[in-house]
Amino acid sequence: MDTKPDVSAEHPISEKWVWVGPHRPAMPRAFLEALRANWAPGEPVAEEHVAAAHTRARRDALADAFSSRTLVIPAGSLKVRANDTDFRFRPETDYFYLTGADEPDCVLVISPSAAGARHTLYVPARRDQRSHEFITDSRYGELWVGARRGPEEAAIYYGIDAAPLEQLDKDLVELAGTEILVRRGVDERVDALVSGHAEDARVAEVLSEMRLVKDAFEIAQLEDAIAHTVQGFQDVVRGLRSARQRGERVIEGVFNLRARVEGNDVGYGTIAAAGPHATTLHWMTNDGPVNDGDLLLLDAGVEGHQLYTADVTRTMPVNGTFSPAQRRIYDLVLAAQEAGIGAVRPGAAFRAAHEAAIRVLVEGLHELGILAESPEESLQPERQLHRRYTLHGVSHMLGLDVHDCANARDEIYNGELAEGYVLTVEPGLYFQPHDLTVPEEYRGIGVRIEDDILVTAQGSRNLSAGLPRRAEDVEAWMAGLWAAGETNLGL
Ligand SMILES: [Mn+2]
Repeated sequence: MDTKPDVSAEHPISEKWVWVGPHRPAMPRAFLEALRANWAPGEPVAEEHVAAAHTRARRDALADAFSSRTLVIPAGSLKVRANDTDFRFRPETDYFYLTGADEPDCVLVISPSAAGARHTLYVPARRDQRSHEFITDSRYGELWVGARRGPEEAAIYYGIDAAPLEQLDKDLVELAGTEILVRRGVDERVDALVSGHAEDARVAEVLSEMRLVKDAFEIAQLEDAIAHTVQGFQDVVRGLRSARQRGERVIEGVFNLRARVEGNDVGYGTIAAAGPHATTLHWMTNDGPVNDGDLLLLDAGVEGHQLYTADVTRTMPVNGTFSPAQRRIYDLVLAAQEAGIGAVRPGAAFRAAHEAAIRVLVEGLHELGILAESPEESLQPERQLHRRYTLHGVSHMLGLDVHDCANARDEIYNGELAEGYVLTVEPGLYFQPHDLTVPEEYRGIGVRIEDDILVTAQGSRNLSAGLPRRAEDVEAWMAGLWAAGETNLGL
């Protein structure tokens, strides 16, 4: 009897065998056919996604902005970490904003029709027990990746018409009579389906500009993400004894644990920067020591289940007490932040917070003798020598993306603030360890204080006020957490 599989990549199925991929033994057809029988039906989808009404309204608003055109907005695909292992999937932000859907490879199509815009979500067909792909397809097969929402389930859960992804190519051909704009740079396969249009970039631009104003639902999501971020910062303080033994890795791990338990994940790579690492703006290596006498700069945010993220920074003394030199720099950054937050209100320029905060920093740098020239001289656009120590802008928009609304037109992003905008105010001072222009006592000190500020009808509200900012309040907060008991991580 011949039992050698007569299948290959070129001929994947024969009478007795099914080829399932390189280095994997072929599977007997008899087994795959038997596997399809005798399963109880799955649970029907009983509820709608929490944001379904919001996403529907957003799609309608977007369709109005592009009246007679078809819009194609992909979710994006899995990204390779190494060889055949992928990073955990996170949908592209514009797509998520319009659907609330978090599975990879899906595509939203908004097309004009006589009865108003049609919204269709294209999702891969189920690979459940009804198909041999249940076990043979390691990308979609539900034995490998768990149950997915196919078109039927997606339609109910997301409150949208849905169709099999496998039908997208054909449907786009039928829509070729309309102008088709694609949200490009997200899914190569989708980019290749439709030839480029001069106004493709408008899709991302309009969506970024729509996303500038957060409604009550979105603000509640941000508040939730920030509340869990506050918990994460408390966890880090409670675990500082372990961090002093094992270094920055402990800080990253402790914060990220909270993010993963309470939310979707961290909204960006946690910056756990102790001592002179705080002078590296995006220190995400997080493998250094945490020493008594150092400052710890922790820039971290929980991304909630609806993918809104916090973005908060606190700088705290590892041993619980600022040294006099650390305290001078800290108080200066805090004064700058106060000035920046004070400049946030509807109608103010986006840059007003930056300008107010930088002026305070420049005056302080001059008083400390670090900046030799006068504040007025340094603030000249063509001088700006203070930027050696201030390094970055003070604000960015915040929302689903940590640097939110990045595709808005510059005159809009840098225009006037309006009620419902959320932005960070995050001045810092950074004295590199080998900077000869800096008195020795300040070298290696990096301080940043960052809060998430909502523009309200009257002014602003600090959404991250749950974490202390004044130096004495930070010290009291740390002492209080330690008095209640430090976490023994056994590390
Ligand atoms: Mn930030």
